[in-house]
Amino acid sequence: MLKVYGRANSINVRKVLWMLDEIGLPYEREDWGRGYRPTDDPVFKDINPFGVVPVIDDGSFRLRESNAIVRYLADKHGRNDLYPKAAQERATVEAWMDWASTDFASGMRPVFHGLVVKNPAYANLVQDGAKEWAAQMRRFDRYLEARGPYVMGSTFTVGDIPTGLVVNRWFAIPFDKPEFKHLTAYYDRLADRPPYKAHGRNGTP
Ligand SMILES: N[C@@H](CCC(=O)N[C@@H](CS)C(=O)NCC(=O)O)C(=O)O
Repeated sequence: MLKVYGRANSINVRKVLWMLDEIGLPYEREDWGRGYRPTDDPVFKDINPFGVVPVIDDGSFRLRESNAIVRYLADKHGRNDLYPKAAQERATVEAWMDWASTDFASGMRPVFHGLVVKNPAYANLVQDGAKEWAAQMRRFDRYLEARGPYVMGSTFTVGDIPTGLVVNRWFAIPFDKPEFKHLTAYYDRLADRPPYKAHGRNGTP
C-alpha cells in the first residue's frame, strides 16, 4: 500500500492527502514533522535528506515535493481530467501550482507562523505578510471573477489543490482581512468536494 510520511496538518502533506482522496486510493500515513517525530531524526533524513514532509513510498519508488507528488499520482492513475495531457493546458496547470506555492503563499508564511505557530521570530513580520497576502488575494479574486470559477476556468484540476489550501488558511486564520466575494465563492465551491472537506476546509488553518 502507498505510504505517506508527514503530519496531516501540514499544508504540503494535505495536498497529497487531498489528491489521494480525489483518486480514491487507499494509503497509510506515518506522522513526522512539527509536534511529532522531528524531520532531522536520522531515520527521517534517510527518507528525505532535505528534512521536510511530505514524502511518499509507492512500492519501491520514493518521491518528495508535494506538487510533484500530486502530479505523479494524477499521471499514474490516468487522471487526465485533473492533470491535462495537452502541453499548453498542462503547463498552465503547473504554472498555477508554482504560483500557489511561491508568490501566493509568501505573505501567508509570516501570518501563519506568527499567529498560529506563535513563533516569536515571525511576530514583527505578520503585519507586512498580511498586507502582501491580501494583495495576492485581491488579484486572485479579480481573476476568479473574470475567468473562474476554477483556476483553469470551468473545471477543477490539480491547479486548484495548492491554491485551495492557501485559501483555506486565509479563511481559517483569524486576522483583520478584507472581504473578497469571488474568493469566498471559490472557498465554498471547493467545499462541495469531500476530499477538500477532509483535508482542506477541515477547521485546521
Ligand atoms: N517544497 C516542499 C516544502 C515542504 C515543507 O516545507 N514541509 C514543511 C511542512 S508544510 C515541513 O516539513 N516542515 C518541518 C516540520 O514539519 O517539522 C514541498 O512542497 O513538499
